[in-house]
Amino acid sequence: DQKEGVIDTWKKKHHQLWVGATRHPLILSISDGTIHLPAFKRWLGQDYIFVRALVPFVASLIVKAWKESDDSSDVEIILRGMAALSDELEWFKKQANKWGVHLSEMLVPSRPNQEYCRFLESLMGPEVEYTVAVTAYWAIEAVYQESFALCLEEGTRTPPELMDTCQRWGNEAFGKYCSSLKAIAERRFKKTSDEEVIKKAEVVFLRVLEHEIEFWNMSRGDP
Ligand code: HMH
Repeated sequence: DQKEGVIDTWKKKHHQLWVGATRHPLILSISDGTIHLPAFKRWLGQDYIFVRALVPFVASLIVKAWKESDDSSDVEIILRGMAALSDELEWFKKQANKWGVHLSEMLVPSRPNQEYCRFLESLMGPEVEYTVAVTAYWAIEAVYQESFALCLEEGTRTPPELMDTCQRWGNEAFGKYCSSLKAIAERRFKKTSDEEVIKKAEVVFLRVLEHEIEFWNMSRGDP
């Protein structure tokens, strides 16, 4: 089937937002080596809070996959993502140690982070279709994958001490993982006869991009 997928169509249709989320000035500042350490540390602490909120969202997605999916391998694919989050939380703790960032309960979520987490929570309810929720999950992971993969490209000046962070999301295996989530979403779009679900998924895709941009802005210290 040579037909372009729904998601690639959206990426073109909303190109500016996509680029805004995946080529954000904060990412560009990592890739050209001009990143300020306080911005990186702010991002690190806030992203730890976000990833903790991602856990129940992915758990809710597993429930939806189990109940609604036509393909039993979906649950296992999403479960692998959930297991990776467990490693990721440990990774954040090590990084926090390395950079002298305190990850206690004292760490206050920023406004954009709170709003993003609230958005995640709104996707956890049983009334949100599996197709819509899996699209959100793909978008959340794909934005980080594309962003950090850029920092690994040849000719970039990513500071060596930030390479492990860029590797974490920019690596090829994670790229393949994102492709498998995308394939789930595309399969669902093909099978649905309900145009409304596809429309809802598109709106959720756009909301993810907006939240990601706000999250980068916040890390950069924008008011
Ligand atoms: C804000 N978006 C944000 N943080 C992350 N860790 C990811 C996406 C990918 O897991």
